[in-house]
Amino acid sequence: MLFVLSLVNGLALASALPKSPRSSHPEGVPLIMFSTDVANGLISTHGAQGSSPVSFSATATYQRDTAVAPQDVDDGFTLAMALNLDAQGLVEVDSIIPTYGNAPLPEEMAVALFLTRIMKQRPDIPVIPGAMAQASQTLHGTSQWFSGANVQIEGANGSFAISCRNSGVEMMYRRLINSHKPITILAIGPLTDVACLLTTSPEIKDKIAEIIILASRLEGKSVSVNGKIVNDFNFRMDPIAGALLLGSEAAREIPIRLITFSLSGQTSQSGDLIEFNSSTLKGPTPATPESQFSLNLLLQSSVPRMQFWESIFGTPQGPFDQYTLTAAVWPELFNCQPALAYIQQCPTPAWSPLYPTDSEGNPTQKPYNAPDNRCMDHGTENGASLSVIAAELVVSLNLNNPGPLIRGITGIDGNIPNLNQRALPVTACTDFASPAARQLFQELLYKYTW
Ligand SMILES: [Ca+2]
Repeated sequence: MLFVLSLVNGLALASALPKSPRSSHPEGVPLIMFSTDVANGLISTHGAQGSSPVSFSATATYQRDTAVAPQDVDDGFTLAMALNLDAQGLVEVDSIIPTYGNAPLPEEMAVALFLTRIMKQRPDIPVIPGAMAQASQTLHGTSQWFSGANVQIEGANGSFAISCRNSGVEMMYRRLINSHKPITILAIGPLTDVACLLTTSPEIKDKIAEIIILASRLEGKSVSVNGKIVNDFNFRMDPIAGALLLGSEAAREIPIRLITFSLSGQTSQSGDLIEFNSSTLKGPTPATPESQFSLNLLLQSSVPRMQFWESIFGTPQGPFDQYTLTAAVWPELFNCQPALAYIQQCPTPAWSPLYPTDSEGNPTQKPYNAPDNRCMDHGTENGASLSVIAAELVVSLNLNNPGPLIRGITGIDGNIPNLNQRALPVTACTDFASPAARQLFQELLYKYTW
């Protein structure tokens, strides 16, 4: 409600504000394209889970998606910061491609357009919708033909490549191919659209400066906030697209930087929290009507999310997606190194012949949550919610033993195509470069988030 009222006020204010001209940017400033599940101010289900109005159980019982919550605000913080940096000539925002994720895509489009065109007065920046849903079914077995054969997902004629091109991906392609210089892609939502771009237009690789992805975990490391296990949302939402992205030919030739949770999780922990509220975010000095409008709206619309997060973790939510933007502009703040990325499928889904049952045929475990399975944090002791996480994106700092890209038993553990690739060489950011860099990161976020 708050957001709706503010939106109406914003429309009135917007008509009175002068249009900002596009600033000129020095050479060498990163040119940035966002693939984002921006959802600030939305109270909704996670995208592509709540898009369908109903589902039916085997007994045709009506089931509604009850996972309605104030959705994540870090994409909007990142976009606002990027547009503020753009106005300062420190980055150049090329385009914004919303994708399902934190919320359904249609509502996210409303947020993205409002943020870009009304809050930040940038009608010149294209905002075009990307994916409505995942690459393929993740929590169900691969679709089959009447003959019993699987419908192939991967490859040039696979179901993903022949269906994934949407308006957003088309624009990504056009903006890249026509760009005067290579563009850095910040992937801060599910990986579906970036995977589509790389798999369907591999020739685009020369026009991509780098892909920086907010996802992944270090091998053997638990991922938690204040001691509570969390999931790697951007990867978990579409592990099949993640696999197709990492397994693409183009990915072997494009620099890919992963912001691991070992880095991005630090500033959401009690004792090391970067907190966004009206005492930490002040906006620019001197304030203008535009800056006050933008700051107040970002703060007000984030309150339900912060309260929601605090009710679960005991502290408000720190920054996540903003790490990618900061890494693009100030890479020296972070400790990043060569690494190998791979995908660990979690055993065992309910459709697997290996899914354990008792003598009566009743399941003896939750899907993907088998005891002693190879996914970090999984297992019955860590709660049933992990039963909707089919695979994990893992980073190994040991370069000596590459191993396969897709691990686990293809077709039994998860629904991810084998792809027959080795683990992908990437750059993995795992920590701040120093305590001073940690401090500067915080100062930059506080200065430019409004
Ligand atoms: Ca995001």
